Order: sequence, then structure tokens, then C-alpha cells
Amino acid sequence: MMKIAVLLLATLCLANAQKFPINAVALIGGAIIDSNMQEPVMIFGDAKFSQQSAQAPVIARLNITFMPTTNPIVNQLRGFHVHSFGISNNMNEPSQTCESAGPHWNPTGTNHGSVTDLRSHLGDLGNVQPVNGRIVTQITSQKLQLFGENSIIGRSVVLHERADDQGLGNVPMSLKSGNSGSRIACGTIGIVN
Ligand SMILES: [Cu+2]
Repeated sequence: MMKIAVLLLATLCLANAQKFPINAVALIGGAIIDSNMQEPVMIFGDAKFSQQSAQAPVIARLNITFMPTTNPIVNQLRGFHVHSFGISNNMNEPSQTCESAGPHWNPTGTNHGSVTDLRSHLGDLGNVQPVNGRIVTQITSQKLQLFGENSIIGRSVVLHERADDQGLGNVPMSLKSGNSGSRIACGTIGIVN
């Protein structure tokens, strides 16, 4: 009993040592090629993360633009996740840069799922929908943390080619990545003053 009380106190002290709110941001960049129109579509924007207290969820606010906004391939549902590592530039194969993010952020070793499913990857954030060439949306995650050993600071966000089936696709890729296709844009999550 005494041990538990001491442990609890130590945990509370550690939590109190962390200043809140914690804010973070990922600058997002990427591109897709429209093979029909022979046109590159540029993708740029950011994802802002905030956490108000140790118990509070992490809110992600996305503001991502596709250019040209009018290209017909732009406005489709797309998977969006936190992946394990920061982005490093691949000068030889720029199209492979987002591969440096590694797999979904999954320190608990579960199957892939939805953002609201408590037993899914911590980094699973579901799908986002571009409207008129822009993604402006807010995602709430009860699983992400901006502090402690499971902090996502220094990891990355990845936007995918197509929709995330959230583990329900009945193909092997479904339980690993939601079968959401290639990585079209990404960015490293950094702390904000
Ligand atoms: Cu992903």
C-alpha cells in the first residue's frame, strides 16, 4: 500500500514537472503526380498539436493545401497517421523521402485501427477529406502524448494516397497500415515555444 502511495506521488510529481499546455507543429510537404493530366500536384501546410494537461487528449489541427486545387485527383479521402521517426531528406529519391518516417507509431504493439479505437496504434488518426483542394480539420486523440516516454515530439505525420480502411479491409495490409497506399506528404513534429 505504502509502495503504491509513493509510486503515485512520484508519478504526480513527474507529471507536475511538465509545463502545460504543450504545443507542437509539423511542417508538411509533398507531391502527387496525376498520371492522366501529366501534372504534378504540390502539397504543403502544417499540423499543429496541443495538449492542455497530462490527462487531456491531444488535439491536431490540420491546414494542408493541394496546388493546383482544381486537379480532379485531389479531393479524395486520405489516411493520416503519426509515424515512428523524423523525416530525413532523400536527395537521390525525393519521392521516397516520407519512407524515412518508418512504420506507424505503435509502442504498444497492437494492430492498426481507428483513432477512437483504444486498442489501435497510438499514431492512428483515421482519414482526412480535402475540400476544394484544402484539408482544414481537427482530430482529437485520446492516445497520443506530447510528453513522457511515448511523446510524439521528433516523430512525424504522414498523409497517404488513399483512404485508410481502419483495420477493417480484410487484407494483410489493413491491420498494418490501413492499406492507405503511398506516402504523398509528411513532416517532422517539433516542439513550439
Ligand atoms: Cu501512415
